Parts: sequence; C-alpha cells; structure tokens
Amino acid sequence: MLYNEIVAAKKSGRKLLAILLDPDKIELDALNKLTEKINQSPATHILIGGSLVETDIIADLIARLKQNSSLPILLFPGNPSQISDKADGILFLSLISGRNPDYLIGHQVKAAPLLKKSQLEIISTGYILIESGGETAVSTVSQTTPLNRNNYELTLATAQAGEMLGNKLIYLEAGSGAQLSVPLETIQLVSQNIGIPLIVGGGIRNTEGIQNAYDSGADMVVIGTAFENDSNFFNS
Ligand code: 1GP
Repeated sequence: MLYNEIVAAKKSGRKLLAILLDPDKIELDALNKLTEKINQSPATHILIGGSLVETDIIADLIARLKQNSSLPILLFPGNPSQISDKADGILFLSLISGRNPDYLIGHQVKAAPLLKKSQLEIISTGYILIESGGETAVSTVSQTTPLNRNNYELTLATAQAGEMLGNKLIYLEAGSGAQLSVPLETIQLVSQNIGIPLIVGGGIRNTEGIQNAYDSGADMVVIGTAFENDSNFFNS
C-alpha cells in the first residue's frame, strides 16, 4: 500500500521526493529520455496532473512511464477527466483553503463512481493553497483565494481541520511556478502539529530549497517546473 509506505517513511525520517509531470507539457517522443533522467534522480514517486490538462494522453503517458520506471505513479488531478486506472493511486484532493464547493466536494462526487470501479489506491488529501507572490494556475482555475502567507495560525487550523475530517495527507501548495515557495515557518508549524504526513510543493527551484523544506518538517517535496525546465536539475 502506497499510503502505508509514506507513513513508514515519515516514521523513520526517510524523506520522499515526487516529480510532477504535467501531461500538457510532455512530448511522448521525448519520454524515454525523460524517464531515464527520472530514474537517475532521487525521486521516490511520480505525480501526474495539472490544473488545465487539455490533452488526452494520460493513460498512454502512464503506460509508457511504467515500461521504463518502477516508481509508484500517483494521479494529482485538476479535475475528474484526469483519472486513469493505469496509475497506482490518486491524491484525492479537496481544496480546503478555498470556499469553492466544486473543489471542496463537487468534483469528488463526479469522480467517485469512476474511482469505485478502478483499482487505484485512494489517498484523501487536504490541499491547502498559500499565497505566493502572484496569481497561480491553481487559484485561477479553482477560483479560490489562497491563504495569506503570513497567517500561520490560519494555515495550521486549516491543516488540522483537514486531518480531523479524515484526510490522510496534507499538501501545502504555493502553486506551480510560484514566485515564493511555502514559508519554512509554516511548514514547521504545520508538521509539528499534525499527525499525518505533509507534502510541500510549488516554487521550489533548487536542491537547497528541497533540503530546507525537509529540515522544516516536509515528508514529501514535489518538484515540477524546475525539472521541466532542466532534466539535469537533480544532478547539478
Ligand atoms: C505544483 O507543487 C507542485 O502543484 C510543483 O510546483 O512546478 O513550482 O515545482 P512547481
């Protein structure tokens, strides 16, 4: 079970690293090379998804990734059309920082019948968007306001409410390509005051940023843009 492995990693202090692939930005012809780079990297998981995936290549993309990589593949969907049972699991997100019912429960209701038929491991995730110096795709697409990045207490209360509601993970998100990543103080406060694993992503551009997030208490860090821009990112 993927979730049990994440919990075990948290317990033992083994830090996890996910590479986020946005299907809209992947060229299938270049996928073998990209998979090689992923295999050479310290990544422990692959996430697939995006706010606005317009192509229909997700199933094909996952099938091809699986030919050359043994890393677990988790869906990280922006909407129910991004669900494919070719993946191993899904971060079943509820955007609990926002007040848009579609992203709190609407899309999830649409997805439930599909998920019920699939073999995907479903990992409910409280998804918290934090203001990051500019508008991000998550905020535009979800039409929600991110939490004030200086209001640590509100972020903590949101994460704790997410845990109390039964979420198995909390994901602190600055947004893909964010100018500013999640404040380290926020990571520290939240990680010290929840019992479930903590994922952090958005705007992390270098290995120092990854290490800082780990040192502050992140159990998994997600890297999208930096790897997209430079597939040698982890070797440099
Ligand atoms: C976005 O947290 C992820 O959902 C990754 O963000 O693309 O900025 O690495 P970046």
